[in-house]
Amino acid sequence: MGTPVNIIVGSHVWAEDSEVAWVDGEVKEIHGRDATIITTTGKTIVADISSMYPKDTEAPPAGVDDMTKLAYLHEPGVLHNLACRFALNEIYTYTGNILIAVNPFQRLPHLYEIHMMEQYKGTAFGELSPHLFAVADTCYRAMINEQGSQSILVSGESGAGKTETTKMLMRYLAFMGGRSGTEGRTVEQQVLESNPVLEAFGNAKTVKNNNSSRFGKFVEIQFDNNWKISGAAIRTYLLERSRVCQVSDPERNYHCFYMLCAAPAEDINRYKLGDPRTFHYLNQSSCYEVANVDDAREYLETRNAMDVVGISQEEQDAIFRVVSAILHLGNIDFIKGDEVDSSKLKDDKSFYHLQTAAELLMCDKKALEDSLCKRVIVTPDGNITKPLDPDSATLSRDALAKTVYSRLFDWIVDKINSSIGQDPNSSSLIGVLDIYGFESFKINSFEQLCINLTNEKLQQHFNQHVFKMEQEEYTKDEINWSYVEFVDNQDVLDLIEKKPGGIIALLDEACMFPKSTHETFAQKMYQTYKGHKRFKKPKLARTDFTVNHYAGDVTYEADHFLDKNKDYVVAEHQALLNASTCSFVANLFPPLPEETSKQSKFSSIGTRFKQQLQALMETLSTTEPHYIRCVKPNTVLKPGIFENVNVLNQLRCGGVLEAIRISCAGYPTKRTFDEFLDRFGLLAPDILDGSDEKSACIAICDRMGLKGYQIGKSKVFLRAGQMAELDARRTKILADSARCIQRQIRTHL
Ligand code: AOV
Ligand code: MG
Repeated sequence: MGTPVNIIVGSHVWAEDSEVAWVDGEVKEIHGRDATIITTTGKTIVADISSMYPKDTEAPPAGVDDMTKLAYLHEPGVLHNLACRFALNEIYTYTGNILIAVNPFQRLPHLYEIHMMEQYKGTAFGELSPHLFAVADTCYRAMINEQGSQSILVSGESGAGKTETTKMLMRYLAFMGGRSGTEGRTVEQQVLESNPVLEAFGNAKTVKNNNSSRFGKFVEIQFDNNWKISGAAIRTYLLERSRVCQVSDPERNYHCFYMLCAAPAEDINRYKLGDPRTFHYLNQSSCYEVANVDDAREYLETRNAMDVVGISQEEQDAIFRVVSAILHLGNIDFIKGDEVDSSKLKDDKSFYHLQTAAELLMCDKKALEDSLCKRVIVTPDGNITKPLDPDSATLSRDALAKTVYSRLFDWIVDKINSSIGQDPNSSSLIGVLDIYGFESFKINSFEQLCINLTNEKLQQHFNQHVFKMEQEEYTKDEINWSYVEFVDNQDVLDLIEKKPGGIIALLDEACMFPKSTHETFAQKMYQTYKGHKRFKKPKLARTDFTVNHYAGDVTYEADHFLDKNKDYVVAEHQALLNASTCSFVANLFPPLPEETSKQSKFSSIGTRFKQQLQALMETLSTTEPHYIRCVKPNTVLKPGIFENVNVLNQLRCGGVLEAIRISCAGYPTKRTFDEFLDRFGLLAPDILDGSDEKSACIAICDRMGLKGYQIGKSKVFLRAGQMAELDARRTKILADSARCIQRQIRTHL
C-alpha cells in the first residue's frame, strides 16, 4: 500500500516473512536502509526499511471490531487484527460498511439464536459486535426508511462460508418480514426450505468444501407495503454439468445420488437402486460418505423440504426416477459392433441397465439404444443414419445424462419459483447473492473463465461502491476529496466480453465455423490480443492463454472451450425424451420450433451466461449494495487454524485490500478532535491551554510539519502514514522523558 513510514530505533514494526507473511518486532539498529529487528519470537532479522510497516503498540490485544479504527491501516495490521479476533472466536469484523466473516469451521450456536436476532433488531449498525444480522437489519431498515431495494453480496472462495452466511441472512429476513401465526405454509418458510432442495441437487463434496455449491444463486425476496415477505424469485447461474458423469477422487457427485441410494427399502426397490459402489457415475471416486452427513436422513429431509416448497408427490416421484435413470445410463457400456465403426451393448449387464433406464424414463428401450449408438445426418439428399463407434457412443451417453440432469435442475428451480410466487405489487426487494468466488487452479477451463468474469464484474461494482462511500464520508464532514483515484478493471472486462472482439465473441465465432479446432481458436486469440496489457501467451503454449485478472494471473487451457461453449441437445435425445409416456420427462424436452431444430443447432453458453450476468448487474444497480466478504482461515477445514499467507491472498482477491487501498488513497485515518488530542496532546502541551479543540488539532499537525491532512467538522483526516509519523514523535518524547526520569531517580539514589 506504499505507505511512507517513519521508522526509528525503538519503533515497533512489521517485516515481511515468507512463511507467515508478516512478523513483528522492535528496531534495534538502523544502518542506511537496513534495520535490525528483534522479533517478538526472539529472532534477529535484518530487513530493508522501505518494506516495513509500523506496528501500533497501542492496538488493543483483542483487536478492534472495525478495521477503520486501526491507527495504521495497512496489510499486516489488517491481518493481525483478524487473527487476534479469530483466536477469540470473534469471526466477524467490519471494514467500514463491509463485513468480513471468517469461517469458524465449528458450530457457534450462540451466535445465531433467536435472542441474538432480537438484539440486532432495530439496533444502529456498529453499536453491537459485528454480525451478519447487523447487515441484514441495516438492509431491512434501509428498505423501509429509504423506500428502496437493497442487495447483500456475499463472496469468498470455495468453503469460505458464503452459503451458510446466505442462509443465516435469509433466516433473519424471514424473522423480520415473516407473518407469524399464519396458517399453512408461509412464503418465508418456502423461501427457507428452498435451500435444502437446491443443495441436494446442486451441491457436492469437493476437495475444497464438503458441501460445495456447484451453481451461483441470486435470491430476490419481495416485500409488500407492510414490509412483510410477499414473494420471492430464485435465479441460478451456470450449474457445473461435467460432474454428473465425471468425478475425481476424493470428491463426490451431486448429493441427491447418494441420498437416493440410502433411501428406505421401498424407494430403493421402486427406483431399482442399490449400492452406490455399483454405479459408474459414482464409483470413479472412492468417496461415498461425507463426515457428519447421514445420506439416509438427508433423503427424508429433502423430501420434506420438497413438500414445503410445493413439489407434489407425483413430481417428486418423477424427479427421483430421473435421478435413478441417470445412474443406470452411466452403466451402459459399448463395444465394437458388427459394422465398421459401429457399436453395440457390451454385455447383459449393459442390457439390463439400458432396459432399466428406459423403464424409469418411460421411453422405448430400442429407441434409447439407437439414440446412443447412432446419429442421423441431414444431407441435401435426405437423412442418412450413421453408426457411432464405442467411444462416441459413450460420449453420447454422457451428453444425454448431463442434459437430463441440468434440465431437471432448471425444472426444480422453476417449480420453486412458481410455487412461492412473485408479488407483482411488491414495492421493494432485498436480493441476496451467493456466487462462486474467484478461482485459479492448476488447470483452468471454460468454467473458470465464466466464474472469473463474474468476479471481475462484481469487483468493478464493489470498487465503484467503496469509492462512493468514502467520498460520502468526506462530504459529510465537508472536506475536499477531489484527489482520490482508483484503478478500474474495465479493460479486463472488455477483453473477455466485448462484442465484437472479446474472448467470448471469438469463441462463438469458432463454434459456428465447422472447421475450427481449439488450436485455431487459440491462434486467433494470440493474433487478436497481441500486445494486450491483460493477455499473455505463455512461452511454448499451443492453446493456453493467461488473463491478468484483478486478483492475479490465471492461465486457461483452451482445449475444451469449444465443446463446453456449445449448448445443444442432440436431436435424437430430444426426440426420444419428448416421446416419453411420462409427462414430466416429456416436459423437460418440449418440442423445438420447426426452424431452430434444423438450422442453428448452436447456442452459446458463454454468451448466455454473459447476458445473465448483465441482467444481474442491472438488477444490482437498482439496489443499494451491502457487502459480506467470507474468508476461509485454513485449507484443512478445521477450527482454530489461521493461515496468514492464505488469508492475505483472499483479502486481496476479495477486494478487501483494494477497498483499503482506495481508502488509503484518501484519508485512511479519521479521528475525532477529542481522540486526536488524547493521543497527541503531549506533542505540544502548550497549545492545549486556551485554544479550542479544532484549533489545537490544526496547531499540532502544523507544528509537526504534516502536509495535506484535512480538518473536517468533527474529525481530523490524516493521509496514509501520517499517524505513524505522529506516533514516532510521540514514542521519542515518551522515551526521552523516561530517560530523564531514570536519570533523576539515579541522581536521587
Ligand atoms: P461456500 O458456500 O463459501 O463454498 P459454505 O457456506 O458451504 O461455503 O461453508 C463451508 C462449510 O464451512 C460449511 O459446510 C460449514 O461446515 C462451515 N461453516 C461456514 N460458515 C459457518 C459458520 N458461520 N458457522 C459454522 N460453520 C460454518 V462453495 O459453495 O464451495 O464456494 O462453491
Ligand atoms: Mg456455497
